[in-house]
Amino acid sequence: MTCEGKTSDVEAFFASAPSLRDEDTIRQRVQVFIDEHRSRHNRLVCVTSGGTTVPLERRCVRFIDNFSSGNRGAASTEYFLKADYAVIFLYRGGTIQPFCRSVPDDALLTCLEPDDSHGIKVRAEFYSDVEHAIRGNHEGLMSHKLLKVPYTTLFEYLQILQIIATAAHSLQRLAMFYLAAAVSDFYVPWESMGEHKIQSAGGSLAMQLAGVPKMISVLREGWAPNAFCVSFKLETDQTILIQKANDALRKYRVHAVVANELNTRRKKVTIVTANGDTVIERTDQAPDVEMELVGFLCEKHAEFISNGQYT
Ligand code: PAZ
Repeated sequence: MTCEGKTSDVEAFFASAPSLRDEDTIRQRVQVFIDEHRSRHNRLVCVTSGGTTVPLERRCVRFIDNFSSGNRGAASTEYFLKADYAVIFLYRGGTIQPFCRSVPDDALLTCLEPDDSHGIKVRAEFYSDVEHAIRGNHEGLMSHKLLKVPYTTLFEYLQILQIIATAAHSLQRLAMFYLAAAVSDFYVPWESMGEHKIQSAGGSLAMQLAGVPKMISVLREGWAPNAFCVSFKLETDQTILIQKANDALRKYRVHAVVANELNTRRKKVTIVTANGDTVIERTDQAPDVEMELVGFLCEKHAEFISNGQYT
C-alpha cells in the first residue's frame, strides 16, 4: 500500500477514477470566478469542508464515511468573507452551510408554519436565524464573493480540488487553501470495485483498501505551488496530536497545520507553523474559535503576499 504522493500513484488514482459528473460546468464556474478575482487582485481562499465518502460498490449502496459536520468550514467561510476574501466553498453535500449554523437541521419544518392566508411564514422565534442565513448567502453569492461547489465521494473531492488548485495557480500568492475537510486515507480503487451491491450470503466481508496518494504534496508541488496552504490534523489522542501536526508540516511543506482533538475541536485549536505553535482557545467574548483562527491566518497570508514569507 502506498501513501506517498508519487507521480505514478497520483496519475493512477486520477486515471482510474470514475469521470466527474458536470466536469465542464464545474471547470467553467471555477475558472470564471477565479478570473474575475484575479483581474481585481483580490485574495481568494478555497475552504474545504465536510467528509469524503469511499464507495464500496460502483452502483453504490454502501460506503465508508469520514466524520465532519462542516461547522468548521462554514464558520471559517463567514470570517473569510468578512475579511474581504473571495471564497470557493468546496463542501460535502448535506453538511452545514455558511450563515446557517444556527438554523436547525430540519429547517423547513421547524422554522416555517402556515399563515392565515394559505401562505407560509417564518416562525417568530427563528426569524433572526433564518434572516441571517438568507441574507448572508444572498450577499455572498450576488456579490460574486462566494462560490459553492458540492462533492460527495473521495473521487469527486480530489478531482474538484485539482480543478480549483490548477486554476488558482494564476493567482500566485493571493490564493490560500484552507483544507478543513476530513479526507479518507484509504479507498477502494475503481478498477477493483464490483459493479453491484456486495452480497451478504457469505457472512463476513474482507476487503483490501488502498492508500490514497497524499494530494496535499501534489497541491503544494504541482497544482498551486505559490499559494498559501493550511492543512488540518484531527486526532482523538491528544498525546500524539502536536507531533503528528509537526510531521505533516514537514512532510507536505504546508505553511501551517491546524491541530485539533475531536472532543475539544470547537473550543481549542493549535496552529503549528515553522515559527512555533499558537494555541487559540475560545473565550466567553468570542462566538467561536474560527474568528481568531481565521484572523491569525489572514495576517500570516498578508505577510506571505508581501514578502513570500511569514513570521
Ligand atoms: O466539521 P467539524 O466542525 O465537525 O470538524 C472539523 C474537523 C475536525 C473535520 C476539522 O477541523 C479537521 O481537523 N479536518 C481534518 C481532519 C483530518 O485530519 O483528516
